[in-house]
Amino acid sequence: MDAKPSKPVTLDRFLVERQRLFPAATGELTRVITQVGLVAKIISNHMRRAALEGLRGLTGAVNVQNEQVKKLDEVGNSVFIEAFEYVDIVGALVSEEMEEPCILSPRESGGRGKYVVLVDPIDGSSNLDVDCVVGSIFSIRELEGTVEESILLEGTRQVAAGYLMYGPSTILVYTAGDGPHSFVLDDEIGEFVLDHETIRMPDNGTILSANFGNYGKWTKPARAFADRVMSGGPEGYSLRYSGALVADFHQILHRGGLYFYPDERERPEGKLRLIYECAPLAMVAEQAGGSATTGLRRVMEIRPERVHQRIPFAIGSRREIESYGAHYASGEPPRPN
Ligand code: FDP
Repeated sequence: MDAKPSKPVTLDRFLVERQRLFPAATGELTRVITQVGLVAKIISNHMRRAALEGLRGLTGAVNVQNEQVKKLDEVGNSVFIEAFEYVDIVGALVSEEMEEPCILSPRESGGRGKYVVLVDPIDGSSNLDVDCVVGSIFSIRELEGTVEESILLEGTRQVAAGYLMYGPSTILVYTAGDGPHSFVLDDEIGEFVLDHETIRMPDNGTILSANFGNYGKWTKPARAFADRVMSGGPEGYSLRYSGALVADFHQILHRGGLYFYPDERERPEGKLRLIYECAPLAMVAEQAGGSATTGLRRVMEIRPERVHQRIPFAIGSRREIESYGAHYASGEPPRPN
């Protein structure tokens, strides 16, 4: 763990100091990440006041993923749109909640639109309404050509990525390619304050996070790993599963271990979405020394075919993911993902 600085370093100050390290930096990425910080404060406030503001329950709508939309899903999506609407360097926002990208600052009408922001506004929605931890995931890419051309690219093309976590405290973690940095919201001053300058994920660890209730639905490769783990290997894994990817990943990022949501016989593509859930967290994991795989391929190298594409996913400590990959590959003849 990093030693706490004597004076709190706010997100704004940290971003400005980082920017100074790169003389060619224009400050535009700094502005985008600053807006992510604003989003985090607003969503965090809604989360805390959900019961008081009538923000619990469903809207009655069904989203592009065929999932029931909760009121806070809708609020989270609107907060992201509003935060980037007037920042003319963000040309479009891609969200789990919207079938098509939301065009914000088109170049044709004079906008500068340098970036596309991709988000899962509320990750772990099943935890809403019962006051359990949820999060938001974000990815920032350069807008080159059309929005679709810019986002249907490998995760290695992300400029920055990270997540927000609304738990006992509100956390912001981001990486712009030089190690994940984490900040905690100080409610007394309304600012994010540096918590860990650089997070290193342990090379191995014992936290194991997966929905074992789905074991009977998993394909043979995923079960090959689960069988190995459940037969009591030397690792001595401890099961932790919150139902929110961000919360489960956050714990693994600090303590080591792995999370997996694999392919199922009836759902061979898995559940989690590639470009706004898996790729951003894979970037954070890799920057911290960990890794992410489908079982057969490095997540960061997958070129998406569709905006809302899903993939089988495992993420965590380097050695745990190697072991997952080895058992997974031994389970069944490889398939395309
Ligand atoms: P949710 O659908 O509740 O938003 O993003 C998908 C996700 O949550 C992850 O956050 C979470 O890890 C997983 O799905 C939970 O799925 P199960 O309820 O099937 O375990």
